Amino acid sequence: MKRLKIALILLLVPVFMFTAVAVFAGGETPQEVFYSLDVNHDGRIIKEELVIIYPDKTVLETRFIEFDKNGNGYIEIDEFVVYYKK
Ligand SMILES: [Ca+2]
Ligand SMILES: [Ca+2]
Repeated sequence: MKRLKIALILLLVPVFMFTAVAVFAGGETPQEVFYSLDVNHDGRIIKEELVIIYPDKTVLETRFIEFDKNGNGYIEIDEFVVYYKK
């Protein structure tokens, strides 16, 4: 159990740092947008979390496929950043 806690903390620290950097940098960084979309804060975006920016179901489906490069059904931060920079 203790190991699991440490692993969890190690995972969470970069997430907090990312968020802090985004906040201090000001403006809309891809990371900032990603974390504001990640409503349940699990570090990935599911289709339902994208509804906020793509209310149209057809657009949502298309965009989601474009984002989800490895096709695992989640948009990970690196997939999001890559897409956002285009
Ligand atoms: Ca999420
Ligand atoms: Ca993915």
